[in-house]
Amino acid sequence: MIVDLTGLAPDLLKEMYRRMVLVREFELRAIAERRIGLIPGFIHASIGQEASAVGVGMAMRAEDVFTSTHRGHGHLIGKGGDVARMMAELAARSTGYCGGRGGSLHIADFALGSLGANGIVAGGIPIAVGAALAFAMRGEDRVAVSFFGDGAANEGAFHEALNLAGLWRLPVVFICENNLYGEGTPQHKQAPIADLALRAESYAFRGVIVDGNDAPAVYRAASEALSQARQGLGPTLIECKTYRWHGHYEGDPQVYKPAGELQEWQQRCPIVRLGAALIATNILSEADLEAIRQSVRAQLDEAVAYARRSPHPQPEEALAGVYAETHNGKVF
Ligand SMILES: Cc1ncc(C[n+]2csc(CCOP(=O)(O)OP(=O)(O)O)c2C)c(N)n1
Ligand SMILES: [Mg+2]
Repeated sequence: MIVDLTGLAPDLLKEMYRRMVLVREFELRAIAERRIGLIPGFIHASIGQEASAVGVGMAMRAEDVFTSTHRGHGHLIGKGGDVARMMAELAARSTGYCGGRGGSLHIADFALGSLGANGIVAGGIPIAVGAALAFAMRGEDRVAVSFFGDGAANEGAFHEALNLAGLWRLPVVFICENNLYGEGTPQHKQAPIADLALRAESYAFRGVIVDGNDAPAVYRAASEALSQARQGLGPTLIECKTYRWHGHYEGDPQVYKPAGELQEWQQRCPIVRLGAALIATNILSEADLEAIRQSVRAQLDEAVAYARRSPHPQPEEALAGVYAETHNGKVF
């Protein structure tokens, strides 16, 4: 399947390829490090879905913000996240993005524009709409993006958030990563329609379907949606058709996937497809691609070493960053 590179600058395409490799290798390394005890807690890998995260991340401007999900490593790396601070966070170290208190599911970095990963399915969608409302009210030239899955599109929060975004024509772009499953439930058993982009119509804005394994196609669709949002033309829902190669979480036996389905989707690997197009257009050679893979692996060796040598947060710091109060004013 051909990936069309028309109109995209070679430097942008090279960086797109590098970030996708970084997402893939980050997750493979995190999975390996979890097996040998560096990382506690769950890992939800987005392997196979790198094109949607990176295509959108690269289309955003630095001042744009996004909300993410439990499957959010790619979203962060797509916008330029620091893999050393990510690895440290996964390893529960104080040098991590959240001081080692949140782990994979809760990474946030306002400086980068990440308003947070979220363990609550669809929880990030109204947050992005709230950010978009703030941008509109303050007259700021910024757009909010929300990443979520096909399962999230069946939650009440999705509909409520899209309704207000449509009504107030807010500068927000909804990215539905339809990977065909919500946990172990296939998409066709969760919703009566296969094309979730159709739902935008009920809220009076544009719904677009894109090949979610084609990073340049995602980049173009996201760029157009971001530009429309900036011009005050309202939201867009982009549905990226993709597939998660791994289980819902690492360790999921995946008994619910039909035989051959994974192999079929692996033929459409977003990284292989972009790499092949870069070679076919003489932008990069096979040796260049290999050099990118090697430099990414070296970067991840550093990230793991950084996490290993960083301290765990101390028990006496446990209340830092906690804002809930009791009735008598004591902070817990
Ligand atoms: C409100 C809520 N309901 C249920 C869950 C349990 N849960 C975690 S992930 C998930 C599936 C989400 O599927 P989807 O939105 O398609 O995202 P994907 O995992 O495929 O990336 C569910 C049901 C949850 N975390 N939050
Ligand atoms: Mg899903």
